Amino acid sequence: MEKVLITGITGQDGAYLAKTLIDKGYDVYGAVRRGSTPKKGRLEFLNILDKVTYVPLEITEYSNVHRTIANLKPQYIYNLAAQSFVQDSFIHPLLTSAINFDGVQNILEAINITGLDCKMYQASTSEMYGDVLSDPQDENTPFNPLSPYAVSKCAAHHIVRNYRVAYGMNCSNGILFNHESEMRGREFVTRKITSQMAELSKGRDHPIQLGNFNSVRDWGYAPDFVEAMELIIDSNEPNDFVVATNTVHSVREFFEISASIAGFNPIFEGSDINEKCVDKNTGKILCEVNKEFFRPSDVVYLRGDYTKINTKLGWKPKTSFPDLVEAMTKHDIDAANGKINSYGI
Ligand code: NAP
Ligand code: G4F
Repeated sequence: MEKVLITGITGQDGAYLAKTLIDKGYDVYGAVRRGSTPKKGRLEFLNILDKVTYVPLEITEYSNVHRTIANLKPQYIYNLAAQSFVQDSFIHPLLTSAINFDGVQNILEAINITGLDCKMYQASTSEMYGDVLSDPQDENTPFNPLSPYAVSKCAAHHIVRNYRVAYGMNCSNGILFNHESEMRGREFVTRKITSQMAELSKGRDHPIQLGNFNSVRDWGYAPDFVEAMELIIDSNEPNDFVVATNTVHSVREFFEISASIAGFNPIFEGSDINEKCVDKNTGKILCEVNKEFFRPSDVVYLRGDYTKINTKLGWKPKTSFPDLVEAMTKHDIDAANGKINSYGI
């Protein structure tokens, strides 16, 4: 059985990827850093809690990374560990860099020093395009980052390419555009909307507080996107690939569809900081703009061109935007009504 090490296995992508690889017969090792509260809820939700072998790993600690890789000798390493919340990177820029850049270099160095023959996948991101310099964005679009998170990921992206060129290492970057799911963290705007929409549908009075309604993203479905990770790491030669849907929608559109699925009749009123969304049937305020959720600098538009991965590796997205919003909203409503268990509820 081939050994796979997944860092960030407790996160959204790590859990879905682990499930995919376990189903395909891989021997999956999950790197977990200790915490004072349980953090394997997603693995439990996917019924794979006992199918993973756990190894303790703090990615910023070189000796820990080195020993883990040297002892385990995996054939594949997926590095999904990150401080992944862009807004937090403005509060913790140095920590973000330590995890998202130094951590990647720790893995590359450990592979290089031990001489391990393994393939590595790095979780790069569309945030690197920042204030976009062309549209849609593909593998040749220059990066123009707008946050400490994006800067750290740009550095990681380049160091992965450098180890490939300098040492002939088999390491690839997947430049993934936003991908969401029923297991998305609730701080990200999509799940923030669907989880709180479920509360509104159960009678909560307090409107959802959001930042920029106009922000536009290319949103895909996480289970589709982890399939691309596997294709990338398995490709004949290491390379970099954009993974996206090439469709765009605003936060406002996401909210509108989610509210309709929850049984509201949403209309937006006012403008800028005074904009809000009201249920036309009852007059209930569903959401309003709150400056607290604006970022010092924000990426307001992303749209990915996935031609390269489609042509070379045959990947394409399967889930449409309306289906994504519906799945997430219905999941959270069902969970709020006690019909299903949900990760984190
Ligand atoms: P996520 O849910 O936030 O998961 C992040 C994972 O990283 C968690 O398992 C976390 O462990 C782990 N981690 C954080 N700091 C660590 C450290 N110092 N040492 C070891 N592990 C650490 O993120 P995600 O959405 O699954 O994203 C996975 C990766 O893809 C990330 O690198 C992210 O930046 C990147 N990405 C995501 C998207 C997206 O739309 N989801 C798009 C492009 C790129 P704990 O449970 O201990 O916190
Ligand atoms: O959901 P978000 O927090 O995701 P963001 O910043 O795009 O980052 C996610 O996707 C990246 C890929 O491009 C990943 F690399 C990264 O790890 C993460 O998974 O915010 C999306 C947009 C932003 O423009 C934000 O300003 O929604 C806007 N927004 C408006 N109101 C909000 C809110 N974002 C959050 N989190 N909360 C709000 O209330």
